[in-house]
Amino acid sequence: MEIVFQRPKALSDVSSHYCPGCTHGIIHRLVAEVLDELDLTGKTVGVAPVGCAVLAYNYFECDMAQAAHGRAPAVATGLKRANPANIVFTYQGDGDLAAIGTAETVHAAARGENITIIFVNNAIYGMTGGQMAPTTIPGQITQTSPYGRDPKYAGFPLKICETLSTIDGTAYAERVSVDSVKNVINAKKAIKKAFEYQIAGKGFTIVEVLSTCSTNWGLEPVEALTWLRENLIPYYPLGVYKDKEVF
Ligand SMILES: Cc1ncc(C[n+]2csc(CCOP(=O)(O)OP(=O)(O)O)c2C)c(N)n1
Ligand code: SF4
Repeated sequence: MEIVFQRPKALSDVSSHYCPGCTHGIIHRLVAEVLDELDLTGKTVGVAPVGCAVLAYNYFECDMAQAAHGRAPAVATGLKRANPANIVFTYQGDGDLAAIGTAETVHAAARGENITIIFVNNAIYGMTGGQMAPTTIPGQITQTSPYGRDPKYAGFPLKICETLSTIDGTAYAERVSVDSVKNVINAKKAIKKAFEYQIAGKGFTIVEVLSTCSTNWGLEPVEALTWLRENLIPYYPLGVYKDKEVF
């Protein structure tokens, strides 16, 4: 019988700890499919963040390290420079990458480190109970913005792809989403391209993936996908923000 669907070899055969409906699982699968398709597993080192993805080292069948809060790009820099033949990626949430890790991220891009960042933007701190993140959109209710984020007091959200695309060392920056089949397919293409750019030594690559946190958004999984589509995508438009090969 023809096999039409199976677990990617780069994804461990274990149950994950993610909440039902959380799109972290989809994004893990896309990364694993790309590692399989590019035959990278044996030479890849992933860096897990703090946040819900802290246990990512249990889920990928490649070497993994785990970095302190926000420090994944620095750890990835070391792993890549120690052995440039390594294919190195970080997998980071928005609290990890865009709050305490802002400087790490910006300077890894500025140095043009030849690494790939998978940036999961769910507009909230998931693991610690749903506090406001730098990516929480205006009006969004969180544990620490119960009346909705007010930019007058809390400032404006950080737009990471837009920001990093202004940095010369960034080779590729694209924002994608996993709210629909079409967008999942596009997300995989972007992740694959980022790894291909790293293989070609083109420099710093980042794929920002708009993701759900149904638990802390207080929505059923399907409602969370709709909320993402109707609220996050308008604020964080999808698309390629930097591609050194094109513009
Ligand atoms: C220095 C430091 N400050 C705060 C924390 C607590 N902390 C752990 S995970 C986390 C939030 C992570 O959220 P995010 O990166 O958005 O990932 P998610 O859980 O949403 O996937 C925080 C604040 C920590 N571990 N270390
Ligand atoms: S808390 Fe949110 S981000 Fe974390 S696993 Fe649950 S749904 Fe996903």
